[in-house]
Amino acid sequence: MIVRDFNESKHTRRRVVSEGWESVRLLLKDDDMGFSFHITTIYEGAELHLHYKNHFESVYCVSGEGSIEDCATGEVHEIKPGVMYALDKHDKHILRGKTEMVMACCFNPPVTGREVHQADGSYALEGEAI
Ligand code: 9YT
Repeated sequence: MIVRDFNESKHTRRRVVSEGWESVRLLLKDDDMGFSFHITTIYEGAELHLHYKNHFESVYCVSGEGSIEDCATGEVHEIKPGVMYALDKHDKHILRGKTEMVMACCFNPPVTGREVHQADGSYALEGEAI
């Protein structure tokens, strides 16, 4: 069994800070679960252009408000606590934080450690390990 405390992990290299967001990665590839699990904070006013070409991702909104735009259709979905979205087609999207948002995220295949977005909005398949 693996037990980790967000409030401890956020003071370690599990916390990754980038442009408009930060994330505490509680499960990573080397945990051998087949997915990674992150608690991500999207900063107020952030506009993130993302395209996880190499990963599937699901995201559950714990707190805050914002929106996700599907770049293929132009459709905009409201995000608020209780809403989940899953990028089952590696969907290119724009994530906007109207307020700060806290999100619980899963990635398949798992993120390895210290990945931040590449210029095309994706994560490399094998980023720098923790
Ligand atoms: C909400 C969202 O897209 N989160 C992505 C994961 C987060 N940026 C991370 O841990 O890399």
